[in-house]
Amino acid sequence: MVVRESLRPVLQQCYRFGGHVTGLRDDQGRLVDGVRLLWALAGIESDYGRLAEFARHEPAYMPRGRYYTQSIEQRQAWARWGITAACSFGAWQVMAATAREMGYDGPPHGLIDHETCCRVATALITRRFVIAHGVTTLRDVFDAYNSGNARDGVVPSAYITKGLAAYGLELPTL
Ligand SMILES: [Ca+2]
Repeated sequence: MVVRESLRPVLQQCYRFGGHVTGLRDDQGRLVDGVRLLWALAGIESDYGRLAEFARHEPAYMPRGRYYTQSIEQRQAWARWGITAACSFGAWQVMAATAREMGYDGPPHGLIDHETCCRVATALITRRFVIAHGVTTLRDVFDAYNSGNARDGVVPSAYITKGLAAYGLELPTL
């Protein structure tokens, strides 16, 4: 299956960064394909990039929110970027604050760029979930991607089911 032309830029980034995702297994014990994983995440987060410019705001990152209260960096980001500092953006719907923690120092809306967003999403999976948190399963990646952590007791079952289903779909070629 060849991907539709409009979705090609998103798929290209999946092929570009997918090789960085290693050491994960699916429910059957098979090695996870990073390309397929990034494509599945783009699918459930933004309908494969069709909604990449959609911004979702998270109350926890806004004034009086939990993360806002705890983080001086978030308060500084809010002062500089306003509401966009509390939003997720792009084909992989990455939170501006999460991107900052992964070393991204551009404006929040810069995450609409597919390469930038995919780079940050890949870093989130490999550096935070796999290396820092010790995640080893596909299921736990979907858990952490949605709830921030696979070990926090918050298990977003519907999201995980959607993610596993998206991962199981045929991966298009470029
Ligand atoms: Ca969780």
